[in-house]
Amino acid sequence: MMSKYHQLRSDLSSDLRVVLVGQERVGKSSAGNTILGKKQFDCRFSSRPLTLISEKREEDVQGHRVSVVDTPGLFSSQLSEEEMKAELEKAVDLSSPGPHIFLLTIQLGRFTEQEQGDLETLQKLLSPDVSKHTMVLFTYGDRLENTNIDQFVRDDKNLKKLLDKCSGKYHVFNNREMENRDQVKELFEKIDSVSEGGRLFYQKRSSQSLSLILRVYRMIYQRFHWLFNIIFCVFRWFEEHIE
Ligand SMILES: Nc1nc2c(ncn2[C@@H]2O[C@H](COP(=O)(O)OP(=O)(O)OP(=O)(O)O)[C@@H](O)[C@H]2O)c(=O)[nH]1
Ligand SMILES: [Mg+2]
Repeated sequence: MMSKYHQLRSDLSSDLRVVLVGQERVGKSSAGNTILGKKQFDCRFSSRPLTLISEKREEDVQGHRVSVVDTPGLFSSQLSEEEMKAELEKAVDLSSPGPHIFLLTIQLGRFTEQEQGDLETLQKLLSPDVSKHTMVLFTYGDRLENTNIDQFVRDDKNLKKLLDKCSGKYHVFNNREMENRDQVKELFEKIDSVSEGGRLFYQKRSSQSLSLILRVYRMIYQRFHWLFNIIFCVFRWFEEHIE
């Protein structure tokens, strides 16, 4: 049975909410496992895509309650565009009140035209606003050997273009070394900087409009609360004196 503590923890939203997106077979599920420090998502060696629905797993990692949502591959060979859109929307719902970061997962050394369209696809299926909450996560860090990742990025103008269109941050994971927790610590630091210490996160359009209406209402109320009070008093007076 779930203890009261665990029940309470699962009722609260996680401190750090991550959604993994990217092409099929690029190492999204493996990266999810590396973040959580446990084999929570299926990442077997296979010739066909394994993740076909969005799924969430949560763990306590380095003092944070972290939720990771794994998604099917963009440009899926198995799902239609509508089905993919539904899975991405589900991923956002699973990360309620909204993900701090979308990790656009790219296999190091594979950056074809298809990968270059990942961010646009994500924006088309969710909203243009996702870009500022997106950072690039390179997998297959073991391929780097002695190459410097910053130099690698600088040398690829298409990669630089992609980074200019999102948060500009990137990170490398070697998923073969799940026990290397420094790579996770560094990722958290970068997410912290993009999300301004967890303050900023992606919100669905409807929630964005609602929070805008509330902000405008609060602003009007703060400026004109004396007027609201007078109107309220006048109504009270009429109520009490006129039958
Ligand atoms: N060498 C190496 N292999 C990796 C790395 N990350 C993932 N892999 C391998 O790449 C293959 C695909 O990994 P997954 O994590 O299943 O990729 P995915 O994007 O979730 O794939 P689908 O869900 O099937 O679309 C697996 O065989 C992994 O072991 C890495 O950093 N280095
Ligand atoms: Mg997967």
